[in-house]
Amino acid sequence: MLPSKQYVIGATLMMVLLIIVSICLYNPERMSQFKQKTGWLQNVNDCSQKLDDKSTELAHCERNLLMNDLNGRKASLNAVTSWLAPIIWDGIYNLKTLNEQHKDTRIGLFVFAVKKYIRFLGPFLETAEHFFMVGHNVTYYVFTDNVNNVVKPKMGEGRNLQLHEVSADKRWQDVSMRRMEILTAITKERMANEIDYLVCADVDMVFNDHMGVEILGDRFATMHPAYFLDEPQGFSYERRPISAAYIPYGEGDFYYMAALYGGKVEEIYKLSTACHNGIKEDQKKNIEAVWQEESHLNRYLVYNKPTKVLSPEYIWDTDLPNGELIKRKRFLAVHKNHEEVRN
Ligand code: 5GW
Ligand code: MN
Repeated sequence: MLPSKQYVIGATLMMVLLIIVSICLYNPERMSQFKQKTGWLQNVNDCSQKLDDKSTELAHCERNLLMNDLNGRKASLNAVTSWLAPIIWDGIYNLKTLNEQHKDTRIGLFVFAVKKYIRFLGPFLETAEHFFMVGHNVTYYVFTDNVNNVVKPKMGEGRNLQLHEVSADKRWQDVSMRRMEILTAITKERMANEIDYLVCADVDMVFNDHMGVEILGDRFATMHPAYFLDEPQGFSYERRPISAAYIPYGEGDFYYMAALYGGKVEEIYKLSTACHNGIKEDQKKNIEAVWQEESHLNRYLVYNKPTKVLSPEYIWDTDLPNGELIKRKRFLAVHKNHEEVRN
């Protein structure tokens, strides 16, 4: 039996309607990039959820597809951790809404620059003026052994610089570990009254793209860009049980880099106290964790999980592979001659 005339007309109308809706839904330019990457629409069922914000959907789809290319799901490329903390990637947040929520938030940026590392401070602060928390209330807390040698950048409204003198340790291992000691003191005494959130950063870095209030949370840390596609058993955690930074195999989620982390002032006080105590315990035993303070930071974050995790967009190094996965390179390592700056 042939289908009835009404049925044919109805089906044709439905098809025309579907075609028009599809054309409207997809921005043709991004769609064609999408098709090129996917070799058509494999995996489309995972991705076709109609979200309000198309770019969010596309960013999510692209990451999913990249994950397939990488032979398996990578926890690091998701937008949420297994304990339901957001992983911050470009496209998952609405900055306008977040800026509104944080319009009265006071933010500190803690940075340590002693000995030869003082040379990194100028570019660090200058680029921070362009990209770090623009439009918000920012205080830089700079610790240096040469206050008189610091060139102050031209600073925007609502932004100020505090210079603090600190003595320089002779051994480089002590320099990097000293940061935890100072953090403990300053989060307890001064910062509690001055700021709401603190961001701690290495100085041998430059801001290269937007870094704003989307990173803020009670406790946040950044995936190390060299390990974000590795399995936890390959992470360079401290594996000797004798160290206070010990993390057994089978534990741990990400390998975090000590070049960018932060949180509420009282949370950073707890974090730095725990790390500093761990460092002191190890010193009593005459041992030192494999990556010094970074090992202790990782140990703390295994058992006190971050409430937000920053993707490698927030620490990148242009020498690393897989840069095509990282759309925005917001905070870049400055290439340095290790021998020269450490002597
Ligand atoms: C010096 C020699 C070896 C290791 C660290 C230092 C050092 C570190 C220093 O002489 N002065 C100094 O201010 N630092 C601070 O510690 C900087 O803020 C620096 O960014 C941070 C961490 O040390 P980095 O950057 O050498 O560590 P990686 O892991 O980025 O190479
Ligand atoms: Mn560094």
